[in-house]
This record gives sequence, structure tokens and C-alpha cells, in this order.
Amino acid sequence: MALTSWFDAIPAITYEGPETDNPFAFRWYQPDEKILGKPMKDWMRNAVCYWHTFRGVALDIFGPGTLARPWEDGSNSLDMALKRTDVVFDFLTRLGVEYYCFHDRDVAPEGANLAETNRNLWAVAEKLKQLQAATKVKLLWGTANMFSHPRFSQGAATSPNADVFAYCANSVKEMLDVSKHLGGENYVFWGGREGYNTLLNTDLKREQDHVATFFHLAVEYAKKIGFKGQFLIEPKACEPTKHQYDFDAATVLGFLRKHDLIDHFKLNIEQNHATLAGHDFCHELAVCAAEGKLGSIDSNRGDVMNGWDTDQFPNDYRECAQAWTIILANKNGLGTGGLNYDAKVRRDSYDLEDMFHAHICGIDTWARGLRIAAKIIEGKKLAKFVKTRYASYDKGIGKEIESGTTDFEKLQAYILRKGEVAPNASARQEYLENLFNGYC
Ligand code: XLS
Ligand code: NI
Ligand code: NI
Repeated sequence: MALTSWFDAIPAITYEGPETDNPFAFRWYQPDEKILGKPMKDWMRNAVCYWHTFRGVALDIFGPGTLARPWEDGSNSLDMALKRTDVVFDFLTRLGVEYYCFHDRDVAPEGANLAETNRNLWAVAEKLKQLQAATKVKLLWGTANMFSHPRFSQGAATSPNADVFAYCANSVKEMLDVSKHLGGENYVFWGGREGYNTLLNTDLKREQDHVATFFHLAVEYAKKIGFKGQFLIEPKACEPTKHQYDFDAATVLGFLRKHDLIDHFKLNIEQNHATLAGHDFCHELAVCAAEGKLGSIDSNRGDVMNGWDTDQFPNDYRECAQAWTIILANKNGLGTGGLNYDAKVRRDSYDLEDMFHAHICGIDTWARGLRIAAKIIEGKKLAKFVKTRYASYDKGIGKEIESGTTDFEKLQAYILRKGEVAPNASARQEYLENLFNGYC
């Protein structure tokens, strides 16, 4: 369905297989093909992010934006916001994704005062609702931008200014209402400027208590309005603040537990945020998966040669293959989550077609990884190796340890009787790396 004509030079993107020469085709992603009993599209749940793809102009600290999108009139008006939605949904349908994600400020501008700001948001939300109904594209998650405007310069719920906390309550309340209205399947909290730049001016405990209070209020409000979407927290180690409170998955899980919020949240793991924390992506996924808390993925990558959040489109299908082996350990995969391409084209990728190349590459990277992971899982060799590695806990003293039926005295008596531990088997890392490569 052609809503506008900006992308008429680009054909609808379909699957043509690995041998195709057509750059506007998927080589690995065939939406309805079943992998491990489920269509690829239902495992992946691909989403386009509104902010990078439709509001990003590729400015950097050395120069202004370079992406002059022909549909933009240069204003940040409500009128432009409404017109832009048609272009967004045209792109989504041509690309063939079923989901999108947005912040309040991506879709609608602030007004002269807060009441007008809220009215702007609802005006666009109504239009989005119509477009969703017409195209069947769904909202993977909504969120509120509580980090761009100067009022948030010292934090949102962690700001030392209580009025900012109240302002943020309005933002999240409205976006929960909007997300419910649009059938959003999740709601994301990324702690924009929730962190500190110097401890010399910061009461760290008070700030963390404030954000916990904020989350409790959000949980209560969602319950009150009957919003059924999954709440997600997106960890990030640093940037924009020197130290972000939601540093990594383990930190967030500890925080949630401490503040009695653990039952209400899962995590949204972003590849480039994992590396900022000094972890690899799969580490973050494994930490969440171990606690049944893997909610969704923001997919992008950094650059191994520098250390910031470059938000490039993912292209490492081997990393995605390993990621899928962790995701698919849960038989529901990502559940209500999905793969949100939280990534931006480079500053010198000016053309409209670059928007397509970028997403085709990202989607195909994950699709190829999924195919590889399915073979690894069906081959059973890796899983069998890991199971065997822990076999000493399946019987005898190991079983007693796991079932909690032993104590230090009994363990000491056992090992004194033996005199020495049984020899350790090789961990076979190189064998396993080679085995993994065999599937790629
Ligand atoms: C920034 C984050 C942001 C969140 C949504 O680094 O990735 O884009 O995903 O607020
Ligand atoms: Ni990010
Ligand atoms: Ni993100």
C-alpha cells in the first residue's frame, strides 16, 4: 500500500535467498519460514526505531546534520509531525517489519506549555493508531524522552529538583496512556541522564531511592489503567553521564531486588551498551537469561577501535548466532520483546536507499544467526558438552550440594576420605570454538 511516494524508487523488500545479487532483498530473512517450529518473524519481531531513522540528522560535535530528508519542511511543528507519520509507515511496510518503537518527543513536539505538549502527543497518537490499523504494524514499545531538554540536564527522576520529578511523572503517565492506546507490548525505561558527573555534588543514595520511588509509581499507574505491556529497563554504563546508575544487567537486577521491583521488570539489552560496560553482548544476555529476565533487545554495534555508543547497524552474524543460543534456551524466545534496530546510518550515508541497506543488513544478520543457532541446537553437541561438564553434580556429593543436604563438616569428611579431588577434565575451549565455527 503506497501511502506516499518518497520511496517509489525502492522495491518492497522480499526474500530472494543467499545467492541473490539484489541489494534490496533479504538473503537470510524469510519471514514465514519456520525455524525450530516457529516462523522467523515470530522469533525476531523486528522493529524500526523512530528516533534514529526518522529524527536523526547525523549531526556530530564537529558539524551539523547531513541527512536532508526531502519530506522535512525544516520545522519541528505539529503539522510536520503528523505528515511525517505517513512517511514512517510507508518505510515500515516497504521494509516488511511488523513493529516500531518511539519516544514521546520523537513523534510530537513540545508545545508552549505542558498541557499543549500533552495535546500534541495525543494528536499524533491518534494518527499513529489509524496508520497501525491500516498497515497492521504494531508498537513494540513506547518510552519517554527525559534526557534531551535542558530541564533534564541534571537527571529526570534523579534530578535534585523535585519539579523535574513531577514533570517526568507527567511524561511517563502520558506515554503509558498512549502506549496502552496503541497496544504497545512493552514500555521501556532507559535512564537517560540518571547518573552523575561528579560525586562532589551528588547524594547517590537519595538519587537512587528517588528513581526507585518513580518506578513504583509507574507500576502502580500501569496497574490502575490496566496497561498489560511488559516493563523493561535498558542498562547503559556511561554516556551521557560519567556514571549511569543502570550500569549493566547485574547492577539493574540487584537494584530491582533491593527495591522490591523485581517482579515488575525485565531488561532490554543493547549490544553497544554491553560493550560500554566492558562486557560482551552475550554476557549481558546470559546474566538476564539466568534469571528469566531477558525482555527485549536493542540491536546495534560499536566499533572495536573506539569506545563510545556509535550505534552502528549490526553486521556480526556469528555474534548473533551465539546470542540466539542464549535467547532460544527460553522456549518462548524473547516473549513480548523483539529486535529493535536502535542504530543509525553513518553521517556520510546520505541517501534514502541507505535507510534500507542499513535495516536489510541488520535483519539479515540476525536471520542468518538464527539459522546457525538452530543448527547448533539441533546438533545438540554444545548442549551435551556443557551438560557433561557438570555431571559431577548429577550424583553423589555434587547432588547433595545442589539439593542443600550437606554441610561443611560432611564435605570435609568426604574430601578427607578421598584425600585429593578427582582430576579435572579439559574445558576444551579451542575444540568448542572450532565446533561453533563449523556451523557458521
Ligand atoms: C541510548 C538508548 C536509547 C534508548 C531509548 O543510548 O539506547 O536510544 O533505547 O531511550
Ligand atoms: Ni544506546
Ligand atoms: Ni537503546
